Amino acid sequence: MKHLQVLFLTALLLSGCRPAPVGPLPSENQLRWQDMEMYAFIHYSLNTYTDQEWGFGDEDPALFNPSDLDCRQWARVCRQAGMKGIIFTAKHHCGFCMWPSAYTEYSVKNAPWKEGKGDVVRELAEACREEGLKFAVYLSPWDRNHSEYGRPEYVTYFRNQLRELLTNYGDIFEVWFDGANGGDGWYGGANETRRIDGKTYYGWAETFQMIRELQPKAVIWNDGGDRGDLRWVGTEAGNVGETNWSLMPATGDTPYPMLHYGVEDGDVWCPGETNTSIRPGWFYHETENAHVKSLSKLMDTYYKSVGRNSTLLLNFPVAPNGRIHPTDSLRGIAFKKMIDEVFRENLADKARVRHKGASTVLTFREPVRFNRFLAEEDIALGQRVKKFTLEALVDGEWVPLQDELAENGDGLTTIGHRRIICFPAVTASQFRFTVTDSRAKPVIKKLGLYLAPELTADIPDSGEKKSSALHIFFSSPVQMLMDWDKEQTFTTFRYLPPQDGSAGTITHYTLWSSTDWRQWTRLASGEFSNIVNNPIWQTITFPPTKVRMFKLDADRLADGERMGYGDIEVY
Ligand code: FUL
Repeated sequence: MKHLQVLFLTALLLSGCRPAPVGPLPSENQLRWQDMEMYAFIHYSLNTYTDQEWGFGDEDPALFNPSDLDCRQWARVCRQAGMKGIIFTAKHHCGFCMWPSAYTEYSVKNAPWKEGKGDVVRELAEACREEGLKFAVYLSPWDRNHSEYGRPEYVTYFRNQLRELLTNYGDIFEVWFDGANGGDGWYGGANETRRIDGKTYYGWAETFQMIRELQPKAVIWNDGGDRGDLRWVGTEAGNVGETNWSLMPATGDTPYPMLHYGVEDGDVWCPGETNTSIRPGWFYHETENAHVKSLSKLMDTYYKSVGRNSTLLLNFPVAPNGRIHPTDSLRGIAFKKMIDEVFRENLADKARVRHKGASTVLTFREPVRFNRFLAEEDIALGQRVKKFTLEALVDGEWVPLQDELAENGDGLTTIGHRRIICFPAVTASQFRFTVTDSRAKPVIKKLGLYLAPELTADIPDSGEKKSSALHIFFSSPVQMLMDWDKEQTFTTFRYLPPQDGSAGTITHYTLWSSTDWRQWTRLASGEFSNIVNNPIWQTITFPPTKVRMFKLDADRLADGERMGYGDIEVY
């Protein structure tokens, strides 16, 4: 790679001196943060013991008594999974503090774990330091436990907590806030709904100033309103737009397209951070043990985050025993190994490089096979490239290449910190990269071509967040009930038969829906054809229907007397 880099810089120097920066530009903090590329989220709190994603705020601290809490294991797993740091849920929406805050009784100091003398934030901060990882905190602004939530007193409380976290635990690389607010909560026993105006209530400007004073090297997360140093990308599915500008307007609302794609003529540097979980949920649920994301899903996430000018914040939930589950650890480590394998050898290093106008042409002594393209701009000088083309000379003919993961067009838009383009493998004697449109003269500091091993295309069914909130139980051996917790409009029900033999496999079904447990509407009935020989996902669609509960009757089973299932999805 060095070889190519030198060539590029030489070309730049020959074509004039070092180009002048084109603003907006990243700060030193933003550059350092972007270079981290991947870091972990850890979700762990009382929710881990109540099987919830959002605690209500009245959960008993006595539930927090892990048998084997081991922050060193978390840090080791994260390091081996290629993560450069950890962001920890010091306080999630339930309000329970994972450190002994002086400002509340609702914390580890009133839990049986270590007889109330424990401090998970401290243990993790130390473990990170030992493993050479950076450390950061998630502090939920929404607090369903606090009696003053919604009033000015709570904002003071929130800032006091933030001050504790930013002064007592060493260097913090990022402060993560979270924009969620579901309204209802325990709120000190009031048990009511409290709505706040997320833009004005928390007084972010003052809070940001405090962060700058206490942790001048930290970057601040934001999902809109007052700009922080980086932005949420508008989804938790694990992808940012293929067009991804690190620029945003300095003020005003940030609707989804802005968060997802950035803004080409934005006036502040505000790069995207893609956050997603290695499982469907953020917290650990035993029922999701079989749904840890597959290697190909994780690689897809990598290409659609780090490979799209974003960082990747990958969540590892901690299990009730206080450790990351072995399936998640192994998958995380396999993920890092696969990234190393894909980018092991830069085939561009074997090529003769020529610059011709806006094109860079690589010529190989012998045809080489590749399916990944990588480019990096020198973002310290600004983000410039708007559009480019890729072509391979195959059997004497120039073949255009496109991004096979793109959701819009050919996907050959914007580069930024790093852009990776995936396409079906070609064997080519030459390769041509042409910048066809840019905000200013492009400054490309790295180019690469790689041959990635083929992975099974198992992306659609591997751990995407769909029906993780579904509670499933049986009212008879041949009737299954599924409660979604709240009413929602659905059009699709999917059934995965048991994957370990045909016993319990449903061949004929009737599907019902209800919003109150009493009145049931028949949505569909029919046959799952060829399900025994080919036990794959079966999809039932119906007109948009408001549903709170589904009921599935097994009218006929392939084998056995009790219905079974591998998985259920609804959307
Ligand atoms: C969301 C929260 O509501 C989830 O519980 C989780 O913490 C995720 C990272 O952010 O908005």
